Amino acid sequence: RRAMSIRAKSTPVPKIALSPTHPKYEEINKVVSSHLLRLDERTETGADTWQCIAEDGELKVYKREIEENGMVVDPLKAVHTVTGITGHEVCHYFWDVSVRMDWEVTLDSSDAIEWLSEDTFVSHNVLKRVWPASTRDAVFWSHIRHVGGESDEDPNRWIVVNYSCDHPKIPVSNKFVRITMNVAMICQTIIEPPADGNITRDNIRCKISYTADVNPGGWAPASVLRAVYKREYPRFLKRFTQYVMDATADKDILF
Ligand code: 18C
Repeated sequence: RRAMSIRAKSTPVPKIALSPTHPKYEEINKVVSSHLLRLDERTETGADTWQCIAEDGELKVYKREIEENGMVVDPLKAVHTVTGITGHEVCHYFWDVSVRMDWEVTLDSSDAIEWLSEDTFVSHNVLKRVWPASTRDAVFWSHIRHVGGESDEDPNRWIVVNYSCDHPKIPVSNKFVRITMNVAMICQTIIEPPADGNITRDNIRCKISYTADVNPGGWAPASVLRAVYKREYPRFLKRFTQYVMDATADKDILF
């Protein structure tokens, strides 16, 4: 308790539902902070060491080619700007496991196996099988958080992180090859208020940053994997943001 109160004075305590006594509290805060730090350090164009693999209007997808023990683990990042939706909305739909299968086309199933708190749960996800490779699965926690916006200079952001973990309910078995991942969706809403002050969906834009570090868990042919990533990540970002636009079009704006 004492340690907590001392720390609270120097660094702001994150507004999260997960209790500081929860065994995953430290890990979740560490992973979330490192994503926010990475975003702040990043150059807008990513021109340095990142290679652009797809560009379509505001959408840009970059990768870095990295292999570990012959396995492709290319870090991937994408930026996109979409009109008519907020960062809160984008993050909400990305995080909400009850709608995941409405927009996910690479999964066969997705089930919440434990809720850690209102903003954090662990899910088991089975990927669609890609012939002739064995079926993959993934177990990860998903955490949603509102960050900043305390002052005008402080960007108002929402973040969702999907981060692999072990779970006693779903141990690694020989049924699936387990993939591991560290995925983040970070969003910032830009509002251009009209003269009459009445903000509609035409006046809002969402700046999205998506990063994915995925380890396929077992060998997969590098060239095939890279070709599939190049096609699938842009497709996912377009399909998912369209899904959010459709889902929110007739709803009040969730700021
Ligand atoms: O972030 C996304 N979704 C989230 C919520 O569901 C979650 C991500 C989950 C799964 C991400 C899977 C990423 C690829 C896995 C590679 C598996 C390798 C399989 C190897 C088989 C040989 O955070 C959106 C994720 C969007 C993912 C787009 C890429 C999808 C690639 C699909 C795999 C295709 C492999 C083809 C290789 C063929 C080799 C024979």
